[in-house]
Amino acid sequence: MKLSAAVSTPDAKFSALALKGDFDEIFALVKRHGLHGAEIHVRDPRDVDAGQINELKHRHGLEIPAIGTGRAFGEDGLCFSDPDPAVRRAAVARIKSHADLAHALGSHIIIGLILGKNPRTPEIEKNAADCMRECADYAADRGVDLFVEPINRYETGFIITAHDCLSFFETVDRPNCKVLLDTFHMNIEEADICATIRMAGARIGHVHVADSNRWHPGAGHIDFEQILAALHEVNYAGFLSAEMFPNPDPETAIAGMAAHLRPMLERLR
Ligand code: LER
Ligand code: MN
Repeated sequence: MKLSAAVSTPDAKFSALALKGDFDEIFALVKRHGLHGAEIHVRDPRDVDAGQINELKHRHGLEIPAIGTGRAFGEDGLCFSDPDPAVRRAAVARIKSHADLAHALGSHIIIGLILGKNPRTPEIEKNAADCMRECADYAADRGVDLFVEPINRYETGFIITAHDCLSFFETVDRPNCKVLLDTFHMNIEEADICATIRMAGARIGHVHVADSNRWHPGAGHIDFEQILAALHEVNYAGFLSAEMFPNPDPETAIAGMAAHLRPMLERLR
């Protein structure tokens, strides 16, 4: 398992991004703390220069394990479960452009808030599954996976637990759909975090880490030693990507996360 942090441009409204600003400076800071990757949250791929991000990625020796797409919902209202077909079509078009960006950066895309806050009725599920299939097929042709994220009940209404996500996958039926587990949401919604990890097993594509208070791992009461052991047990070899508040300040959050998790990863070797 490798460490990463979720980052974005300064205008991002989502608050659980430890680093917002100039990607050259952010990538340098991430590298200085020994992380292997930077997950980038992009509102609209037209806002960013893929060639420049690729150049920064290579120059700083980092991977971009995933591209967050929630800003398209939070800031533009695009959503796979919207009753209005025009909104769903715009959401699919936006996610396809995220898939193009992911292809250019050797990355994958996160499907979280873009699923919307609507409750899971059969009609809503069908609309969302149709959008998912179209995006999954487009992404598969570009070697890109969709990391679908269960998000706690206060932020979403659609997929709240890993079980909800796996049952949605049965409807969507596309192999490049993987589960994204976020420890902050799991601490609210899952009865047993480690049992959920074992249940999701090989379907886990990406992991977000934050502590119970959404500060850096080590600042709350989540038992990361147990969680990392369970991920190791199911042979998860992807990223632990910190999606956390910049508290008490961005650099201390990154340093705190690395200081808490790195010794645990070493003990698993
Ligand atoms: C996105 O990865 C996430 O975890 C959500 O809390 C976004 O609101
Ligand atoms: Mn998350």
